[in-house]
Amino acid sequence: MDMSLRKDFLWGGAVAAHQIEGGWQEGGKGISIADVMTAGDNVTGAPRRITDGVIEGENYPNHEATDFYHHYKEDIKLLAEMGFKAFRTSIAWTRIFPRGDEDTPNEAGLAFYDDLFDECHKYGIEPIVTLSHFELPWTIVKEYDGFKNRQVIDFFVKFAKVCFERYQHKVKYWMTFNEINNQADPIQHHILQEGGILLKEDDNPEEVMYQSAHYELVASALAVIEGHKINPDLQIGCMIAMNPIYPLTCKPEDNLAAQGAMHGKYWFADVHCKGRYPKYVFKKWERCGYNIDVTEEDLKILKEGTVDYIGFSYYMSFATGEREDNPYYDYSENYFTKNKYLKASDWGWQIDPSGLRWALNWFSDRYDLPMIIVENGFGAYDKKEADGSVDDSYRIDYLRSHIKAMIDAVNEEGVDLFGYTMWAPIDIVSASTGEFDKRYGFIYVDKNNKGEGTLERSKKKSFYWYKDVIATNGEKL
Ligand code: P53
Repeated sequence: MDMSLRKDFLWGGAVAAHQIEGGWQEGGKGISIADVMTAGDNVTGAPRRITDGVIEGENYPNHEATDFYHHYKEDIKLLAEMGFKAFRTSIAWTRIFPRGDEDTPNEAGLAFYDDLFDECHKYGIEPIVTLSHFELPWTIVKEYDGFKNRQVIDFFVKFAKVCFERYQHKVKYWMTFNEINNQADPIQHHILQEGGILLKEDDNPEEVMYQSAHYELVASALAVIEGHKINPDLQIGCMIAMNPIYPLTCKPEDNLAAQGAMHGKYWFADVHCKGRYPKYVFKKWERCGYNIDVTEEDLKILKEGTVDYIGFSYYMSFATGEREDNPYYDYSENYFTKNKYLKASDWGWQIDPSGLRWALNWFSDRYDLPMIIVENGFGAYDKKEADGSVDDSYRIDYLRSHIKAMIDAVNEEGVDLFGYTMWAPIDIVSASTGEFDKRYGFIYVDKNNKGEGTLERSKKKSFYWYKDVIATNGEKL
């Protein structure tokens, strides 16, 4: 069969501002939630901690990150050398509004992204921008309680409008909230990353999550509405973390458990794409006695502010587990089990290319919207040789098998896919663990978990491989 990826397919890579830029105090930038998160370690099992503000002596990996703030020209040039058509990054909210509640934006922050987007266009690289990618202003957390507070909707919309107005002729593709549905597992880490909320002792984390997610979804819908008013050509999408959840066995109850878990994690996509909540969410609130502030006006906004396309990340799949006490088949990541048919990365992420084909079909069946895979990649320990090279064949294997699955879904099932931006073309700080040694890049950056290194860039084996993939529009894998 003929290769059917579109000719203008957006091949590229994705990062987030807080994980790559560094320069945490440059150009008037304010402190973000990423600036108060310490480094974890996969070997010792030490998790990332959230400190109360920036505390001297702690190791905060995002403060310098890979110093893209000072290296972006060199880095974009390397991406251009691979033939990148697209580069996804986020705009650090705290560069534009250092506290989040100001009336006027910070010009130095705005100018930085003007330069960055100009640099991309110089090489014909289309910038794709996420507005909120785990980097809310710390002031919004401390003084406003994050998205627990309805007022924060206005702060986000103001930020979004400033960005749309300023960059409308440089950036066509936007996404509102990165992986908005990670918080389906309502642990502190996710609640902070999405909503900027520090849980209090008597909080019910799940109830807090439903409330703040609702305000985020209203904020997202308002951003879509306002963005289209500013410029109808803007394409504004959602960003969903996609992990297909398989039944443990073919036992009928396991199938219901998997369906219930899918409901628990993906209702967010219904709100973004269909403009309404699925009924099972309201049933759940009733059953649990959750009192969520949702107004008629909110529901109208959700209906009007549906997204233009679906952006999603895909790394792995999950499988349900044994659990007797779950009559309503709620989402419960704690009970998920290892899939005996799959291998996993050193961080336990199960490698499942077929799941990507399944996911493309799942989205397509439900929402019938254009799609872009905005993250897919392999975090691994790399070994740099004396000449700077890295033989990362395992990364090539991972990406090759996933790209193959993606092409199968386009060729065999006809899914409407307009791009693929792998995570992350340059080594950066891991979001979940704060490590440098969990590497995703085609480009190695000389820096380790302790923050030591020269920051020198060098090309891995995968660099040359991906260059060929792009040059042949996916024919040579
Ligand atoms: P890291 C959890 C599960 C899957 C993806 O992740 C996730 C998360 C949240 O940490 O995050 C996305 O760096 C996210 C990126 C992140 C990337 O996946 O933990 O959008 O910011 O870096 C990879 O290995």
